[in-house]
Amino acid sequence: MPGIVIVGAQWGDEGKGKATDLLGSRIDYVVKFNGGNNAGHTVVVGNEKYALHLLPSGILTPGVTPVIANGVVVDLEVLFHELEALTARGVDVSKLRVSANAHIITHYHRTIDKVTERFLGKRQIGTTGRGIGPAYADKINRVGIRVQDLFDENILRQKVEGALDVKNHMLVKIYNRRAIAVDEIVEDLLSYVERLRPMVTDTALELHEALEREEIVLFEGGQATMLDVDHGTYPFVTSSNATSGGASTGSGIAPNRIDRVIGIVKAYTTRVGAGPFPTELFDEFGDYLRATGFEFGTTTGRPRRVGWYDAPIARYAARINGVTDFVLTKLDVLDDLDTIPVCVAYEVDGVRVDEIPVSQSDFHHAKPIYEEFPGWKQDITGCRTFESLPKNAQDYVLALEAMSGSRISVIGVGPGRDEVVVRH
Ligand code: 2SA
Ligand code: GDP
Ligand code: MG
Repeated sequence: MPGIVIVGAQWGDEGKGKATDLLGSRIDYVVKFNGGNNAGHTVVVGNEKYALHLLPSGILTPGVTPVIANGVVVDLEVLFHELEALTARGVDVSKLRVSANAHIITHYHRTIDKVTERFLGKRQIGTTGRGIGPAYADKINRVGIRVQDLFDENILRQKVEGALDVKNHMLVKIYNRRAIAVDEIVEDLLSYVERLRPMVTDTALELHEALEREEIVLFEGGQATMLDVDHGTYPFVTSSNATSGGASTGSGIAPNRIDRVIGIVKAYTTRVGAGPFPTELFDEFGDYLRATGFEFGTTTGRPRRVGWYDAPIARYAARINGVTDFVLTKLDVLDDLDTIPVCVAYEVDGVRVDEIPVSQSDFHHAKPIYEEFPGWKQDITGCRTFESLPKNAQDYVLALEAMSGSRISVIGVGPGRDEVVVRH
């Protein structure tokens, strides 16, 4: 099974970092193919807790080659900050590879992200403010700066001038801010060149060769299905393809080289930022899930919106991504509940709808139809086999599996690396 993709099945923070880390000992390459330092993966190894943003989670496993592929947007200040912080904690980061075709997030992307959100007012997306959307907009608009541009000062200057032309006009005339100087940006970017040079390569070729050698390549998705720019709740999405198709375009590896797609799904649902969320809770159950599951943004610290499990979303994610197996995380967070509601369909304008409505307006006011499952009222963090889980927990897992149509092969029962139940 050489090509494996990990994707989030909901709105992110399902525990993808931990799932990647779990597979770590058997893999040769871990590839980040979309997004940038908007991601936040928390991995707990023994007593050590690591929060990764731009770097792939696989960087924590000795022997693994981590790759930042062409589909990623790279903030160089963050890249070197994360590398230095990991080095200081004894993690070997020397194998990191960075695609020559990845795009760069600059100071002006961060500025535009923040001012755009401010100007949107109550229509704002609730971005992480890291410059992600503006960097991808420049890429599509063909005025982006790529990693390879840094190695030719003349080209770099021309590209920065081109990128700033329209932006400065906009910043000064529309947003009433000062213009950004070309020299300032060029100098800043050039300050990273010597440190960056040894990492930069044709990552698509290197990954292709690894797959030819039958090595195992894990593609680690940032964000999640419902935040995908094409398949998510647009415009309340991130600006990249977070679904399994993005692993192919974002890395240069053909779709027929991908053998397995692992969807990560939480036993309930969370979302950060604005947008529709039918099962969202505003009551004491919401407070309970947020506190027990520690649902606060890994990158921004924002409290996450929380709600019950939404089965049509998991079914949609299974279909869009071609999920071969699910990892169900955070089942332990439900330990103390008497009953656990699961959304099995929606009611839209008095009509039952079994799948996610194609119209975003319908999804905005879809009301969840719940089926209730009895809780197990027992601490499951020590369980390591499916059979040792309480009967009601087993039934909950089997019901979710039947509703999504894809097998749940791993169950998370705690944040620790080994706190999992693997089903054989
Ligand atoms: P952006 O910054 O342009 O990608 O924001 C657009 C939307 O995508 C959401 N988004 C996320 N949602 C969940 N988790 C993310 N990563 C961090 C984490 C988030 C944090 O792991 O906790 O720390 O706040 C992530 N990144 C982007 C974002 O909320 C917008 O809705
Ligand atoms: P990611 O963005 O998908 O990698 O997820 P985050 O790291 O942002 O959020 C997931 C959080 O849940 C992290 O703090 C993990 O340590 C934690 N976590 C993962 N799996 C489990 C689990 O099975 N049980 C509990 N209680 N916590 C988990
Ligand atoms: Mg996260």
